[in-house]
Amino acid sequence: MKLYYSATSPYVRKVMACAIVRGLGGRIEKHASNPHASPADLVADNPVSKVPCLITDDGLSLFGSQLVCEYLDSLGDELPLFPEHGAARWRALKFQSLGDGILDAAVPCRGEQGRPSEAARDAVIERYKAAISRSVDVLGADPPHKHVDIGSITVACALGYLDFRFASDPWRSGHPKLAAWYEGFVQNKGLAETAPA
Ligand SMILES: N[C@@H](CCC(=O)N[C@@H](CS)C(=O)NCC(=O)O)C(=O)O
Repeated sequence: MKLYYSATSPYVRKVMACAIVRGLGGRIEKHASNPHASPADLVADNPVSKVPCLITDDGLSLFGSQLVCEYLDSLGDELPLFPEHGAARWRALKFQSLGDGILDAAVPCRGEQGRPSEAARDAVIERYKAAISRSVDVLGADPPHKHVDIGSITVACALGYLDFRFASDPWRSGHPKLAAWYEGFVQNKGLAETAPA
């Protein structure tokens, strides 16, 4: 399988963490790509020019971390990361949405911070930061379980991205239960082997 990737993308980290947990890390050939430059090969496989984008061994192109992770979950014999049904499924998918929601605010927020300051930009940044802050509050009140699934992996990748890119806005403050959960969870090899540097 071929994965268009960028080394610092938290969505790519999520995909690689799932692949490692499912014992598939060695089957993925990483292909470095800068999605912001809309390179011809990436655009041919993913019209919206984003990473991660996975080309399966059958030649199918799959993009969007949720879809790619679900595909990886269909391969191999490890325990599933997407619980099949019941409360565990909806809880895992809700945590995935929360983690992705943090990233969907944090990633463009960082883009905005690179632009010249003006009132409209500052208002957009504040809105992104408020969404991140509310989401971390929700996680702080009810952190994921220790169990490794798509929800806990996504939340850990989101918090890891906040550490990586927003170190001056410490999310741990006021959220001791979440901080304790995170410190234990990132020892998992899928997270430990993909920490951004
Ligand atoms: N919803 C997508 C988001 C992926 C995404 O935004 N990736 C960023 C890199 S962190 C990207 O490729 N950005 C390029 C762009 O926005 O043009 C997913 O879950 O994979």
